[in-house]
Amino acid sequence: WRSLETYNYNKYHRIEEIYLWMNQISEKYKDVVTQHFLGMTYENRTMYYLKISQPSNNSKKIVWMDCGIHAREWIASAFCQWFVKEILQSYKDNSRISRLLGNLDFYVLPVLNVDGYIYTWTTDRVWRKSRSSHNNGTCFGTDLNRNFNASWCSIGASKNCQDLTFCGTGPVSEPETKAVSSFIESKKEDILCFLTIHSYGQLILTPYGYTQNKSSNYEEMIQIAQKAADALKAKHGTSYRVGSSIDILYATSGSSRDWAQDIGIPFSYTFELRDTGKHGFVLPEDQIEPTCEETMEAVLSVLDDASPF
Ligand code: ING
Ligand code: ZN
Repeated sequence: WRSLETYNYNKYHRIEEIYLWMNQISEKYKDVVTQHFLGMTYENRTMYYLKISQPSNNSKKIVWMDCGIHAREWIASAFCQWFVKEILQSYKDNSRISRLLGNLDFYVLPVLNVDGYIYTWTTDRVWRKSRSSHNNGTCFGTDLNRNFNASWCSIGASKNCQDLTFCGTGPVSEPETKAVSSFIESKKEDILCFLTIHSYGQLILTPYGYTQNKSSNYEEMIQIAQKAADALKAKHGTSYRVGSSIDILYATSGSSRDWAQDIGIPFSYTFELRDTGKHGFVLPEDQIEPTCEETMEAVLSVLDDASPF
């Protein structure tokens, strides 16, 4: 492909293609999309996010969405791209999306774990972690979703760098989590909704993973998530379960979602996209479209319901 018009959203893309896509989409829609530097990865690559914002005078709340914190969850990064495309193609004609964009700015990070993502293309398709080096280069990778400063490494995470859930050498020890944390911290007063996209399992998860305690708006968050799951199911019949991480998945500490909730972001959710294990992380490309279509319904439903306007 050369131009945006022929970019295939029904395929998984290498990082070079995704970065070219980011350039082109921010060029084509320059009055609403801008590409920004977020930070550098362990292997010294650049992390970029897209800001989708309609020029206006009223102050807007922010929706954050990150995808691909886990390298092998390719469908997540495909969804971030789909989401951006959908917003841009429809905000002028679709009253629902134009209302959202009139009141919200979207910050989208399509690939958080850039080093790991590249490694899944070159070397090991099911790599999960980052690529930081530990113990004199004898083991590699931190689970970036165990590295945030939320009851760091207290439960459901490992201090052994060989493990899949290695929490790193300290809270926010990794450049990728530092970049996300400091950005979110700097904008936290304005962030309404923090969405972090994973696969697989077909779940919408609320905080917390590290405690049975519930956030003060837990009941409302569950209602919103359940309505989103209903909207998702109405599209292609896919069933999702809804609940707090520790209740319906497993115990985890140091996740970005729990940290975002802890610093006061009102609506912080994890999405676990298709499937429930048949293909697992290696979701076939012919499921990208239906997965993204149904997830779009769920995300829009959450935004409609979480927004105060
Ligand atoms: N699952 C997530 C994990 O990091 C999760 C589940 C997400 C737990 C967010 C806590 C917070 O283990 C996958 N498949 O990565
Ligand atoms: Zn994940």
